[in-house]
Amino acid sequence: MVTRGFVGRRQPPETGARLPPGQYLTQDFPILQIGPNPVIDLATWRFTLREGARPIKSWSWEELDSLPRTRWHGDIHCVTKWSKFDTDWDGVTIDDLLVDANISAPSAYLLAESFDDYTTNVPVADLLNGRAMIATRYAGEPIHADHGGPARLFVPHLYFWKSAKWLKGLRFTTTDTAGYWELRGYHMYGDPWREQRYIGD
Ligand SMILES: Nc1nc2c(c(=O)[nH]1)N[C@H]1C(S)=C(S)[C@@H](COP(=O)(O)O)O[C@H]1N2
Ligand SMILES: [Mo]
Repeated sequence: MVTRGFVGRRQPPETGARLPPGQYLTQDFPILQIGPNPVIDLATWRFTLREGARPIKSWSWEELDSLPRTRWHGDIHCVTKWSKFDTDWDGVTIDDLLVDANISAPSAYLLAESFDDYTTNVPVADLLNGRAMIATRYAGEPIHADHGGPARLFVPHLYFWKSAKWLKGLRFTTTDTAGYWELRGYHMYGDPWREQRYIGD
């Protein structure tokens, strides 16, 4: 007698438990972006925190890269359905960034803004308490430009479109303001475990 549903499974059960619904495991590292890599010069690179239109603080590359660095190890999940296990990232947590700026978050939402004019919205609470960072290293090496180096937002508990590559700043907003993909039908929050891919999910 054939036990339907188990025949042809090519993954061990522990893999299935780590995969959010609808995802498959990949070993490579796909590259997804809306256009070509922006040209970035570390000598002139700046990262800026803003409250609405008002700049709060900005950092040069050397200043940002000398802030306390934290390592994160774990799995990432893309809305296009690939997941990648056991990735290692180092960077500056948003907690440490706010400490350096000597502020607490002035609002409950923000927009991550990138050098390719990509934006994405994230609730501030999702970036605090070590849940997110400005990543500057992948697998111990500077992040390759194809994966958003020199610095990308990294929010691993949300779908990977929230992890804005080539990050140039974070803008606090008073309301939850849709970013590039959120304006085009993607979910405002994007929790992979609740399969929040598109508006209405
Ligand atoms: N600046 C910027 N960040 C971006 C994107 C982009 O087009 N521009 N694409 C997003 C999407 S849809 C995904 S799935 C991930 C892909 O990251 P990766 O190319 O490192 O796998 O980057 C996200 N961050
Ligand atoms: Mo994506």
